[in-house]
Amino acid sequence: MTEVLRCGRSELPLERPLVMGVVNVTPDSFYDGGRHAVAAAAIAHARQLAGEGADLLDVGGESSRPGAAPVTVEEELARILPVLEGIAELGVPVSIDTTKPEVMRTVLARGAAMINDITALAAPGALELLVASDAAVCLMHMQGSPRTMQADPTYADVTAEVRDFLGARAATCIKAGIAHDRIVVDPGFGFGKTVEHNLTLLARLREIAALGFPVLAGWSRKSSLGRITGRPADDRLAASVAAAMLAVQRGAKIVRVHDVAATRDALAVLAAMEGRA
Ligand code: 9MG
Repeated sequence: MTEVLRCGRSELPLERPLVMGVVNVTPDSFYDGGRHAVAAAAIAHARQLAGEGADLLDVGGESSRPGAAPVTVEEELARILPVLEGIAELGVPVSIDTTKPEVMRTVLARGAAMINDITALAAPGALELLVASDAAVCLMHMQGSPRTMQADPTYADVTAEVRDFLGARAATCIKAGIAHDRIVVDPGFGFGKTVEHNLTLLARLREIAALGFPVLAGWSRKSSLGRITGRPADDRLAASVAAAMLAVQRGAKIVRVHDVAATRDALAVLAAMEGRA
């Protein structure tokens, strides 16, 4: 298993779980007060998450929620670039959540440390861009596309199918020239999965971790937690922290969360207990 994650100029040790803070730069995520106001709010939010101890910041300019409107390359870059520039001074490695090679090319040239691609570098040219860079890549599993993925997700064995997909994509990356210690895999909780699929994947996360790559788990505020608890997205902090903890206990090395401080506290309790049983 990789001991460090190499991402651009940074090397992140993996002996404790890393917390990736979510920074959405989509008008509906903050308020539609114009592009400048949205960027300013995202930068302030990123600063807060860095202050709470985020190890990585994941900046996204296009929502992947079911039914979200697609955005053009120009619009996505117009949203992301001021934020990428505005948070460089924080000294926290920045991941960019995108599926578009044109966006990847621009942000990699401007210092992005990781590409978080919910399509696992499916777009033509994406793989080659990562090979030519020194950034890390997060390869995520999704059945279908964000518009259709929750229509009727079906698997014979969800864990085996997700594991085999991620293993094959990671092997393609390595064959193309991306070093093992720049690759992260992610089962894609909520992306073309029912609540039952998500819970099965969580329970059997060690089988994904057995691929030998750091596993990223993203449960934060997701609708499965709403289905389990009956609570709206704004009221899923406790459920999100619980899911992050369960994922770490089953081998996740990175948790992608909206609530960095609470997640770090919970992980500190886990770390304090470990080794005492
Ligand atoms: C962008 N995005 C939303 N949820 C995510 C998840 O669970 N994993 C990754 N890698 N990205 C996500």
